[in-house]
Parts: sequence; C-alpha cells; structure tokens
Amino acid sequence: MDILDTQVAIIGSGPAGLLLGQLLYKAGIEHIIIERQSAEYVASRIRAGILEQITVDLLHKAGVADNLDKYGLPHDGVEILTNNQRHRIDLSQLTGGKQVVVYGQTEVTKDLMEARQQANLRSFYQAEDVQIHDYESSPYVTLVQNGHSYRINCQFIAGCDGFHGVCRASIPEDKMQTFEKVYPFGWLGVLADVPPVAPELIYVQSERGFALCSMRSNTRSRYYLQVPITDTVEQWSDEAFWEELKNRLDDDSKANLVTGPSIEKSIAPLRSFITEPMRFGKLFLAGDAAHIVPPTGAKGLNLATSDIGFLSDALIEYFQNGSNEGIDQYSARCLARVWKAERFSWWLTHLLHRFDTETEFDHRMKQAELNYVLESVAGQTTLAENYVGLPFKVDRSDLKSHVLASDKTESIHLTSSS
Ligand code: FAS
Ligand code: PHB
Repeated sequence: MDILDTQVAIIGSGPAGLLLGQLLYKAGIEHIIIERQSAEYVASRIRAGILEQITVDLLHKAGVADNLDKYGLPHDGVEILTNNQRHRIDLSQLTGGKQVVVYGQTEVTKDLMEARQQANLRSFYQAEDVQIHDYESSPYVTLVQNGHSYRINCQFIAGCDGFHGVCRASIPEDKMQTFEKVYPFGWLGVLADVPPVAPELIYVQSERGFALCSMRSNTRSRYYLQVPITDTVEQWSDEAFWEELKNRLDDDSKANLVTGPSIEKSIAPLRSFITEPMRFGKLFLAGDAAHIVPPTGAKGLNLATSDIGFLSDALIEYFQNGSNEGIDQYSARCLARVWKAERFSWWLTHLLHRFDTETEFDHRMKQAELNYVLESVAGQTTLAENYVGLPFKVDRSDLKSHVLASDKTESIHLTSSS
C-alpha cells in the first residue's frame, strides 16, 4: 500500500469537487481528488445549463472563466407558457440588473478539468473501493486503483461525491437528519444540434404536463418533457419526443420549432433531499452529496457551487489564518441558502407540473396562483429574485432557524442581537 499525505482529500470530480480543487490550488493548499469514474465519463455527462451570478463569480475566482465569457449566453429574462399564452419575466428589470448565464455544466466540468491538468494536480480516476476513515479525528482515505492500494492521510475530507456517493453513506444515521420528497414523474431530456425555439428559456405548464425549452448555444438546444416515472428512454423515439413537445407548445413556438436527431436522451428522476448538518468533524458534505433539488428552478449546480464558495473560504481561512470560524459556520451558512433554494424548486415544480393525484380544486388553485404570479409585479419579483439566485452571504438573523443540536462542534447558539 502506498501512503500519501495531503491537506484536503476531495471525494468526487464533479463540479463541486473540481471547483473546490481549483480554489484550494489558487490558495496554495494541497489536495487530492479521488473519483470513481473515468475522466472521459465525467467530462461526457449532460446535466445543468443555467449559471447564477454566484457561480459565474466563483468560476472567475478559480481562473477558469475564459470559455464561459466567450461562449456563455447572458439572459435577462425567461418565459412561462400557460393557457397557450407566453408571459415574459423580466429578470433583470425585477432584480436591479441581475442575469443568469446559459452555459452547460458539461462545459464547466471540462474547463475545470483542463485547468487541473494544466496545473498538473493529483487526481485518482477510476478509483475503486473508496473508503473514508476516522473523519472525527485523524481522517484518511483508502482506495484501489489499477489493482494497487493507496492510503491518503489528510486534515479534512470534502464529500463532493454526489447523491450516491460514499461520504454521506459512511455517516451513522443517528448523526444526521434527512428530509426527502420524491416526485411521481421524471424529466425526459433531449439534446439536439438545432437552433433554440426562442431566444430565452420557455417553461411550459400544459394540461398534458410540463415541458422546458432550453439551450446550450444558438445552434444547440436542450428540451425536457415531464413523463411518468415508469417511462423508459427506449419508449421514446425522437419522433415521439418532438410530437409530444409540439402538443405542449403554443402555436408560435410550434411553428418555430426546429427538430433533429437527438445526440443525448435520458430520463432524470425528480426529488427534493436535504441532509442536516453538512459537517461531521473533519468531513464536509457539499453539493449533491448533501442535497438534491428538482431541476425546475435550475438550482442543483448553483447550490453545489455556493456550498464550495463557503467551504473553500472556510478551509483557506483555517490554513492561512488558523481560524475555525468558517468551518464551524459552514453547515449553518450552506443550509440557510439550501433550504430557500429547496423551497423555490419545490414551489416551481408544484406550480408547473401536472400531478395525477391533484383534485380539480387543487388544479384550479395552482392555476389561480400561477395567474396571480404572472399578473403581479410582486409575484413576478419573487420568482425573478429566486431564479437569478438569492444573496450568497446571508444575514445572521437567517441563521437563527439552524441552531443544530447534532454535536458540540455544530451547535450554534445565536443571541437575539445577532
Ligand atoms: P455530481 O453528482 O455531479 O458529482 C459527484 C461525483 O462523485 C461524480 O463524478 C461521481 O462519479 C463521483 N463519485 C460518486 N461516488 C463516488 C465514490 N464512492 N468515490 C469517488 N467518487 C465518487 N441541475 C440543474 O441545475 N439543472 C439540470 O438540468 C440538472 N439536470 C440533471 C440531470 C441528472 C441526470 C442529474 C443526475 C442531475 C442533474 N442536475 C441538474 C443536478 C446536477 O447538475 C448536480 O446538481 C450537480 O452535478 C452537482 O454537482 P456535484 O455535487 O459535484 O455532484
Ligand atoms: C437545462 O438547460 O438543462 C436546464 C435549464 C433550466 C432548468 C433545468 C435545466 O430549470
């Protein structure tokens, strides 16, 4: 067994792990990334497409924003289609000039991997039997790569290994509290090299179910359809997909839709999931390892990056100034933002999707709520300020609700004057 030493062991080479690695590298903090898939597999995953300003800022801070600046599409607005009418939400006008940027998570991942390779930083890809040990005291990670065993001694472990990772699974259930809601449908997504149907995203609420018209560039589009969770990709030919999408669009969009062969087709399940706390001694959970949101609000990737904003600040403060303040506050700071994004994603999913279990009264209530939101400046503003992303640093009064009793390192007693 080879024994290595580092300051931070990062489990997972998705956007959370890669971004943390890049920010630690820029601060001169030694770290190693351990990833169970191949680099090619990680770089090929098709996922999110919308970046909040916080994510754009962090990618600039990490020094990996050249392609983002060149190819990212800033968007000032988003449309909601209901009752065959399209309603534009002027995001910038309603939020004092804020925007979102259309830039695929696949590209973010590739930009981070390219920077990591150029800096010649240590990563273990195709790592097998990854295990974390003694994360309350003297943490270390063991793994096998190409039949060879390794032990990595470290001062902290960052669990950036996603929903199905090993880090959260290694924590005794009585040490954490989880909250979950599983939705009775999935999103059938198609990526195609066809021009987008409209210049901005269109979120569709139709009697036949939800649809989303998104994009990756002016020549590559991303579309989604709400489908029963029992559906399989094999059941959906490209022709059937395009036909059903047209059935959910307004006449104008239908006329403008350019169809073509899918270059990627998949069904993603929808769930809301939160783990409390997000820190366990010297182990920190970040991104999908700690929480999942339905993609309706375009929050998954952006929550992962904001966790990494808090975590990288905390670790840099610890190693450079010897302060524990950031690592002690990490969980409460993340959760204050996570819960608000979970609520928005749940609310927008509830509002725009058809639930088989809803009564006609429920359906009319949802329609009335959506009509109110679309006809009211206050309603549109609440949608816009959540969609562009809530402030990164929360006011301490927001932390009151997260007094955690899980263990002494986590219990935060905030005075009323805070
Ligand atoms: P990730 O899951 O991206 O990365 C975790 C990494 O850890 C993976 O590379 C995995 O291989 C690795 N890993 C797992 N177990 C390990 C182990 N034992 N040892 C070592 N490594 C291990 N979000 C949006 O905002 N919009 C969307 O449209 C959207 N679509 C999505 C579609 C799908 C199918 C999925 C699964 C998610 C989608 N998301 C979307 C959410 C997604 O973008 C996540 O929020 C984002 O990938 C979170 O990044 P990470 O936290 O880095 O986790
Ligand atoms: C995407 O382009 O993949 C996307 C955009 C907005 C969402 C979800 C996914 O809310």
